[in-house]
Amino acid sequence: MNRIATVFAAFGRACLARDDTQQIWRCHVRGRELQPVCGDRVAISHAPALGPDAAVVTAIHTRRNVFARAAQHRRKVIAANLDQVAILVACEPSFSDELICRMLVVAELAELPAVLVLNKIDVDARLAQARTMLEPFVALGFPVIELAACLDASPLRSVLEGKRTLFTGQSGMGKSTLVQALVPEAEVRIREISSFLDSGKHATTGARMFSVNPHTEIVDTPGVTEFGLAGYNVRNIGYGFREFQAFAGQCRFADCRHLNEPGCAMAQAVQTGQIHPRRLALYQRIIEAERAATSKQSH
Ligand SMILES: Nc1nc2c(ncn2[C@@H]2O[C@H](COP(=O)(O)OP(=O)(O)OP(=O)(O)O)[C@@H](O)[C@H]2O)c(=O)[nH]1
Ligand SMILES: [Mg+2]
Ligand SMILES: [Zn+2]
Repeated sequence: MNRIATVFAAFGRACLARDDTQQIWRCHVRGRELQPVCGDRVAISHAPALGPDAAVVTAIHTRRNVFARAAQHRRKVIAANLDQVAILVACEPSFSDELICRMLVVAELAELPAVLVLNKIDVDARLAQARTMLEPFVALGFPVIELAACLDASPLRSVLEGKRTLFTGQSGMGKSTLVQALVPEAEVRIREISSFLDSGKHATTGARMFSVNPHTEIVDTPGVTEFGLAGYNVRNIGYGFREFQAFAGQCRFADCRHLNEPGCAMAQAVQTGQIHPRRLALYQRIIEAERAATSKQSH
């Protein structure tokens, strides 16, 4: 019998999915062309020979959006069918604003609203510095929610309500702590997921989706140290810097990459205070790094 279900954990050729009656299915994926991810709607077919709750994924419904990054030049879809992205940073360990920009590029191009979460505000010796790092993003209008996940996650609740939110960020920022705070039974769920997906090993990599309440979901993801943008060209990446759009087409050269070209409208906008210097610097760093990565690959 065929059913439709939503994937809440995926690993290799296996995934866990919940159907609309809330039944959980241990799914096997046949064939290389199907690669379900968290948030996918999948057609599954019961496979009683493999177990009472076993099924085979037969199709993935068209995704309304994806959040993806490049790792070793392979596009890695992290999750699908999202409503927004929460980028976690923390007062400690220190975080990279370049990574924030890279994640914002992906969110922007996927048309996903992004919110920044500054965690560990209980570490007050580092709070001022973290806030300073976030100033360019605040100026762009991105909401910044400050909290201490280990004390009180409630400042984020209204932002999450009624939506499916992906948590992303570097390792150690507190994504999983935040999930635990919002979903008390998360630990039990994680054990169930691990026991099926990697036969008990605790190190399952990959996203996992949890319900905060029947219409609110959060997706925890493993921390990233790099967030490649392979597959996005210079124009795409520029588009991911939303404040650049007001000056698009105003550079002297039509193909200006806003690196060092004379008559660059972005550089002028920095001079007049309309673009934050740090944002242009990070944009340039990302363009150079992606170009270096691409040329290394083609040699
Ligand atoms: N002081 C303080 N520590 C926190 C807070 N939230 C989380 N931590 C600690 O930060 C460390 C990392 O938290 P995790 O939740 O594992 O971080 P993560 O983002 O899930 O990390 P990865 O899974 O590696 O990506 C843990 O030791 C937490 O106890 C907080 O609000 N304040
Ligand atoms: Mg974690
Ligand atoms: Zn330019």
